[in-house]
Amino acid sequence: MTIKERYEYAKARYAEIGVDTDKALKLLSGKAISMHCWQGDDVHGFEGSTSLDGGIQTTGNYPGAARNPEELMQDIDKALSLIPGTHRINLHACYAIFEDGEMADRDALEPKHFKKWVEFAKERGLGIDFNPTCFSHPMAKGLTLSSPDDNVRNFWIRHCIACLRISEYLARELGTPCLMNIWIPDGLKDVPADRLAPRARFKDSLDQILACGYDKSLVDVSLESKVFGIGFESYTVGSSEFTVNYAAKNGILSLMDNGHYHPTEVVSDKLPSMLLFGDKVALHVTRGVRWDSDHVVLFDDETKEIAKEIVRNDALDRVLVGLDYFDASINRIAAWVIGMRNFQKALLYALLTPNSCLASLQDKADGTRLMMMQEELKFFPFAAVWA
Ligand code: RNT
Ligand code: ZN
Repeated sequence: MTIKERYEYAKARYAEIGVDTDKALKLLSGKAISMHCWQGDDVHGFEGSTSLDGGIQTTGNYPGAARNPEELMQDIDKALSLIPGTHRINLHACYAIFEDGEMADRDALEPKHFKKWVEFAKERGLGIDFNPTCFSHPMAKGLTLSSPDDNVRNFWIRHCIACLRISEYLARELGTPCLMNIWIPDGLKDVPADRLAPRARFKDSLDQILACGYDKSLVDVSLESKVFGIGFESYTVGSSEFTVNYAAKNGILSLMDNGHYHPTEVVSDKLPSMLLFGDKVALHVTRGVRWDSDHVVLFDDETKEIAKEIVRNDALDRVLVGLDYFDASINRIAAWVIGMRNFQKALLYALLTPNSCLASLQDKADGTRLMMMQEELKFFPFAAVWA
């Protein structure tokens, strides 16, 4: 059978349960996913740094990490050529491109340092999302936005404000809003003597950053929580309670990274609650193996559940999806491609589910039929639709 014939068979089979495969494919192709540039070079960036700190880590030494902007862009191109649809790329501030020997510290970054990225994205019809880089820097050896040292704290406040300007520039140039996600590594290895003050300082820093003002039609600001980082096992300033409350009270978005919770907590279950109380929510889709290990996203159960919550709550436009993992043990381009395609597969799987029919079985308390249907669906010709 040809791909087309297999598709026609699958289409008929899904039609029997009220699922329109053409419509599912159309919805899937309209969903852009933000591909994280940092998978291509082990989160090093272009400032000459070869070590990564902030409690995150890449492991492995597979050859071929991108060493400069040209190589990273070539690798992104190769990856995108193997991923269906038109997507977005997610940049960190440490990926600024300096020309003619110029350098600027993080608090002095300007839109012009991202001009090359804008040209790259324009030629390919991509959007860009952005992130302040509050790690892998001499000023980030202890706390950053929560530091008791005003000199340090103000440096990172200036950095985040500079990033707001860059995000506005990216959005304006590319004609698509930019998500600017703030994540800080701040935390403590051992039992704190004061859990409140660092959080109060973080809160004040965020207030100062947002008080600078930014064009909300161009930039969505989000705040990412974390449970712990390597070397910060006892205390995390930007915990889930901190970030969710701050975001809700200040009209910014929460960003949930599914590696950032205790191992039995799942983001799929958190999503509907976030959608009930917020207009939009942002995600970092990753795969934690026993801890926030940032393994490549697979077509696994939790990835499928996350996608189901997006699709069946009619939230394809309200959930901003980005990937966030860094694996240096396999071909890095393949790591991008496998993860991006897997999240797309998960979305398609959700789009091919007779969601309202299953929900009505739940409402009728017909758990038997619901279980039977959910299991039967696993053997529907999903692969033929994907192909
Ligand atoms: C770290 C966070 C954060 C980073 C990237 C590089 O635990 O997940 O999102 O991975 O910003
Ligand atoms: Zn993340």
